[in-house]
Formats: sequence, structure tokens, C-alpha cells
Amino acid sequence: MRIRSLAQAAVALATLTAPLLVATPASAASAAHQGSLHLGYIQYDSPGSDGGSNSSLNAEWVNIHNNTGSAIQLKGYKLKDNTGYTYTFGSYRIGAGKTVKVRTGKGTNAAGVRYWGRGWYVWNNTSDKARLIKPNGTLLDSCSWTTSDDGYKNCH
Ligand SMILES: [Ca+2]
Repeated sequence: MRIRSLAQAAVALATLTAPLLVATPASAASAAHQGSLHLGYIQYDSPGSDGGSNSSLNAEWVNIHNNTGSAIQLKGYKLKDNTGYTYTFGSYRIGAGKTVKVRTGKGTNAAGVRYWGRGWYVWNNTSDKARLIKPNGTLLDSCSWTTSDDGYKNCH
């Protein structure tokens, strides 16, 4: 573009800086989760066709990240979808800076992974909303997706 006026120069500058400005909300969103227990990546659409095998169910999962400086006992914390299906944590201590993955199907709980134990998928592929709820019922975090997302969602 040939710059012929000051106004045009201003427009050109705005165009160049626009991508930087667009990046701001994303950083603000992650900053909001500093020092909190929150939803992380969610693989709501199990890869491949939804045939219902246990391995396919377990390829559907939600990560919860402890971004605080202390370990947190998750006993009584809940994960809930739009339909009302609810997973309630048993005793599990999530360390500072650690992630725990809640898989939909059946399996043996281990460090970093919990199994919901369901016989069918819980997270809708088209649109749904995950909620992380404290034992006293307080909504701690929520994250939703639509068909414009691509099978997984980074909830930060
Ligand atoms: Ca799904």
C-alpha cells in the first residue's frame, strides 16, 4: 500500500497492530486462571466413531489442573454436564501444578487419572458444557463448546 495521507498511515498501522490486540483476550483468560483449580483440555469427542467400546469411552476425557501453589483434596468435587450427569471425586489429592484426567469409561484409578465408570459417552460432541463444582455446591469453573470447535477444547 502506498501511504498518501496521515489518515491512511493510521489505518495501515491499525491493520498491522490488530493481530497483537486480538491476542490480548486469550492472555487475559489464562491470567484469570492463575492460582486456581480449573478445567483444562477437554477431549469431548472421542477420536474415531462412537462405537461404545471401553477404550473409546476412555478416549473421551476432561483434564482438571491445579494452578495453585498447594495440593488440594478433591473428595466431593463434582464434574457435571448439561444433562446433569455427575462424576463425584473420591479421595484424591492433586498436587500443586498437577493435572488429573477424568476418563469416561471404566478402569483402575491411578495417579493423574480417574475413571468415571460409565457405559456410554457423557460429553456431547455437538455442544455441551462442563462444570467443576466444589463440595459445597459452588461453581468453580465451567467451559462450553459448540460445533465450531474441533473435538477438543482448551479451557485454559
Ligand atoms: Ca463425546
